[in-house]
Amino acid sequence: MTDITSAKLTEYHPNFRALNTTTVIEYVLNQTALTSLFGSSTAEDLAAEEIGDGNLNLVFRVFAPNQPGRSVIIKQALPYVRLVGESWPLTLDRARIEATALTAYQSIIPARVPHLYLYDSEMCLTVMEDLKDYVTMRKGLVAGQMYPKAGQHLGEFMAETLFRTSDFFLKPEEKKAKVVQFTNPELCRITEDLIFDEPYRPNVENNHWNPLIDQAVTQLQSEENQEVKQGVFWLRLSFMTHSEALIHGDLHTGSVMVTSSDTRIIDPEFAFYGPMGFDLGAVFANLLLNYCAQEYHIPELKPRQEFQAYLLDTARTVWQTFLGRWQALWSEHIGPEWQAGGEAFKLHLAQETLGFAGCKMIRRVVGLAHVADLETIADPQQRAAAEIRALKIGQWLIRNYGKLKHYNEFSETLAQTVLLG
Ligand code: SR1
Ligand code: MG
Repeated sequence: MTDITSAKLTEYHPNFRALNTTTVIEYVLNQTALTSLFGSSTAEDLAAEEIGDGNLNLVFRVFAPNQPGRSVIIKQALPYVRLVGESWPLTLDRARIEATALTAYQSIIPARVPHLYLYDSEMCLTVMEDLKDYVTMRKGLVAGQMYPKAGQHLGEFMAETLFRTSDFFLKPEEKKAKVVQFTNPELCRITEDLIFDEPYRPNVENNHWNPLIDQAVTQLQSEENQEVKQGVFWLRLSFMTHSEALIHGDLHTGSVMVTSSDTRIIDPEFAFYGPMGFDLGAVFANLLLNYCAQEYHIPELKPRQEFQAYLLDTARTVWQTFLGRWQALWSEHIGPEWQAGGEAFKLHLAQETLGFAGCKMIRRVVGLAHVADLETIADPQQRAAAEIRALKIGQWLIRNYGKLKHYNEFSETLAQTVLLG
């Protein structure tokens, strides 16, 4: 995957040491930036747990068991991919990217991100607000919970962050400096391989899938599947070459923390200057994956239909809110040099969003990293049915994304894909 060795990585971070549940407490107590949070606490007053369930990093919660409110989250990058192990080295620079992106989000839309207390470039970690009353949106959706504000919040977040980091808002020199600052080659390479390459090729070691869907995977990867492969070609090229805005780069429902009334975006370590539709596509793909999975998570028809309708409604809200806020930003800030393309750009965004959503669905069924929505369906036959439906929807989106005629048809087009399965 990469020729950068762990030794080379630690060359740039000579004082890096991976923390554990003991050393993380000592670490916290030694940080002056955290003094106001932990007061005169000593190591005996504090406890720590490792709560990371992602694919890459260590995540600790450090808290004072007898003093509710005194707690933080510490996210530390490891010099390798946690999901795979030390055989897959990975840049520690992702901690810088994440802290810098969170800081950018903080200045654009502070209500939608956790508070960042500290970024330690030597230890490659960030210390953040503990969102202890929140769950990941993925976990909540899998459990059948509805989040009435999440759609609106996600639409606003994407419109604000994508518009305000783009050439439509920034001065050309400022924007180009940010492209440099957010250059993130190793994490982009993961996406290029895991999303836009490996799922479409046979005999790739990283790929794995439910054996009951062998036939569907053979069809996906076959030479005859040219329309899909060519769609992926253009989407991959867009991902690699279109520096439209600072994108989160991994905005699936596991990167969204929710309560019934609030939404926070976390984990922007894949952030870089890329195509805006990639973030939008990630959100829609994960709502659709959950839709497919709910067929088997909710056995009774009526509650299932209600929940699936809620998912489509959330998707609609994300898109409508995004468009509304985007248009408001456009009307307020756009210069005369950009006036001519406003409508065409929204169509371009809607099209690419559909295409990227398709790719993001397929990778979660066939590629290296799967999602709990599907993986928690206990019966392999039922899981296979949900996965086949996801593959059908994903491929349809890739074949058809360029055929969308107007951005106002986006939500209807997305909603109709679920009739395919
Ligand atoms: C090897 S990393 C696998 C996946 O985990 C992250 O969350 C990204 O989605 C990445 O593609
Ligand atoms: Mg992540």
